[in-house]
Amino acid sequence: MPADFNGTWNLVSNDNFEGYMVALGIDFATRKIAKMLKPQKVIKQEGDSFYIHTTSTFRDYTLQFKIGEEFEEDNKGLDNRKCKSLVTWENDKLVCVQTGEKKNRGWTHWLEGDDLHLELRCENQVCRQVFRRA
Ligand code: YOG
Repeated sequence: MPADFNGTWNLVSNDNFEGYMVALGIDFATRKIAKMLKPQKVIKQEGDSFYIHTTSTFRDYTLQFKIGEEFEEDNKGLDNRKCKSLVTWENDKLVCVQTGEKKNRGWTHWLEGDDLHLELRCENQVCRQVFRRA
């Protein structure tokens, strides 16, 4: 049985989001707004199919994928760079590799107790986010 990420999750901590956004080339004004946000994630997981909706008062982002199937990701409203993304299980961690212009881009989700963790990577920057069940 893989980990169960189903649910609604609220951001409670966000370490080095600034460094991650700089690595993605997000402009100063957008970063100032983005770092104030407390995004919520709604995750729907059914077998190998995932739907992850990240919402905020500023912008929303929706991602749908199947484990082990590479897909084109447009990052619309984020850095708007297209990449090829592949999500796989590594034990109970959900690992996404985002291949494109930016080196070492990707993210990892895992559960710790009742918290949802997300590590966001781009180039030499790592952002660590923690979400709690809403
Ligand atoms: O999550 O890809 O759960 O997609 C990363 C923001 C901020 C917009 C958020 C909007 C990167 C301005 C998505 C924040 C910074 C700043 C709420 C992270 C880019 C632009 C949408 C992500 C995965 C894993 C699913």
